[in-house]
Amino acid sequence: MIKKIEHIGIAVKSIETANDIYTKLLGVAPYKSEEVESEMVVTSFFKIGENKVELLEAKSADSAISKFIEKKGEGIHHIAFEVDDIVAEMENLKQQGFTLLSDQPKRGADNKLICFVHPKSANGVLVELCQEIRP
Ligand code: CMX
Repeated sequence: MIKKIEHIGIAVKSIETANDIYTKLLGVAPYKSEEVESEMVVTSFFKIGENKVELLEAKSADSAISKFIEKKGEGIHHIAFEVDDIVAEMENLKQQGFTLLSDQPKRGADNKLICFVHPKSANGVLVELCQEIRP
């Protein structure tokens, strides 16, 4: 079951420049910066109330973020929804005909297991499912 919007991901050319802009905009500094090698990105996270904003800068021309910025420019890249049981939710969405971008959950930023749903199955929006990794 989907619980809430966990974060909104924004593709940026320079995380340093974007961190300054979003710190001014939101009135709060990022609480975390993290490189996700498997996704070839560096991220920073801002917390605003219950929700988060993730800034993403590509670390390689092969990263999904590089391709996105090349094609569409900087901007909202994905919406992430929090789930309790990512494997069950992946199975549920698969059964309903959604195209998942991986067969298994992957390790993402900010202590999460993640899986993406192809934007072509969700009206042009890249959707991320994420589940907190429990100790
Ligand atoms: N939002 C909406 N549409 C998107 C999109 C996005 N973020 N990224 C690509 N698209 C669109 C493309 O514009 C294209 O549309 P058209 O066919 O109308 O031109 C369509 O999706 C398919 O594009 P594609 O050329 O087949 O595939 P891409 O190489 O652009 O890859 C995608 C698209 C979603 C499969 C790829 O970006 C992906 O696998 N994403 C998941 C991983 C990811 O995004 N990682 C970075 C974030 C990691 C993190 O949060 O930590």
